[in-house]
Amino acid sequence: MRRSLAFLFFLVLAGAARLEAHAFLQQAEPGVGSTLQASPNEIKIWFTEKVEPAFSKIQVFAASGQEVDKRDVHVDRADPALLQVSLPQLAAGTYKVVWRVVSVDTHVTEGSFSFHVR
Ligand SMILES: [Cu+2]
Repeated sequence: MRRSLAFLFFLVLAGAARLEAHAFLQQAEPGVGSTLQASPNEIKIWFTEKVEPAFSKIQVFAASGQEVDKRDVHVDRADPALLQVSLPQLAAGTYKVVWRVVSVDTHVTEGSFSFHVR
């Protein structure tokens, strides 16, 4: 048991070192887990690396599972590490943001977070 834990720890360390150049979420707007008083116009995610526009996406889902974003994902013209997607007027509720990006070093990363509209 102790040995396998040590091995797991090693794997995590090795993974962290190798993942250094990947594009991870650095900051998001709306913030991860945030509660908003009004519907946001868009989702913006700043990554730790530049992302490849053709292979990177953000999707936003309502609690029902329905995709609610406007499917117009694009990289910001001035900042190649900023990916965004527009939103219609959202009803009150919890929404899940799912992102999957390919950084310029061709590595794929993905993740998700939620935000709430009051
Ligand atoms: Cu990488």
